[in-house]
Amino acid sequence: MKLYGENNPAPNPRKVRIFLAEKGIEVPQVRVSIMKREHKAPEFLKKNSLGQLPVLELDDGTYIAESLAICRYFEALQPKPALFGESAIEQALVEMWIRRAEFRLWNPMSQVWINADPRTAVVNPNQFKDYGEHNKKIVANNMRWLDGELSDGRAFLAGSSFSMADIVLLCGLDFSHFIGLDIPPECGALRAWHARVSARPSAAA
Ligand SMILES: N[C@@H](CCC(=O)N[C@@H](CS)C(=O)NCC(=O)O)C(=O)O
Repeated sequence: MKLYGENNPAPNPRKVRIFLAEKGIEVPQVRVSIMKREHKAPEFLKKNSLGQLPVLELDDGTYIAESLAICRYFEALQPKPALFGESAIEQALVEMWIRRAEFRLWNPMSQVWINADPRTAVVNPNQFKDYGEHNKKIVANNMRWLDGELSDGRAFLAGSSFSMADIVLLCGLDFSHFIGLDIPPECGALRAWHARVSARPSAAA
């Protein structure tokens, strides 16, 4: 088994590394340099035709792309600690918060990165700058919404247990910071949650 990924700040490979660290699972890792465009090389496109990271290679030659799919594979192999929830309601809430973190933070954040960040202009010369700028406001508003949600005093995004939803949100917020979108100062609950999950050893992955 091999995990193809990229160093931080690439947020999708990081999700898998944090997940594996929480589970205590070790997988040999291969770095694929995005800067060197190794993820678009013909050899790598045979592993993932979308040319994206992370990708998990199984010993039988199967390739699993999509960070969440890779994590679900390991969850099925090693259910404890459960990071996608245990009971029906826990599983539903983890799924709900994963989707909300993706749709409400990751999607607008990605549009800022693709359309408004000078570092991506080389690979995306047709940036829609106004759209990118507009998404900065959406990110800030949705951070405020997340702050309101976390103001009820729960320890983690989907309830009292750390879960995949926390991993998705953490990686999204840290990448947001990398592209200059910080948590608004007044968002005390979101900041406290961020400090709490960042203090876990897995966050260093
Ligand atoms: N939905 C995919 C997204 C993967 C993705 O966009 N990965 C980034 C690195 S963080 C990448 O490979 N970007 C290069 C590209 O899209 O060309 C997942 O969750 O794994």
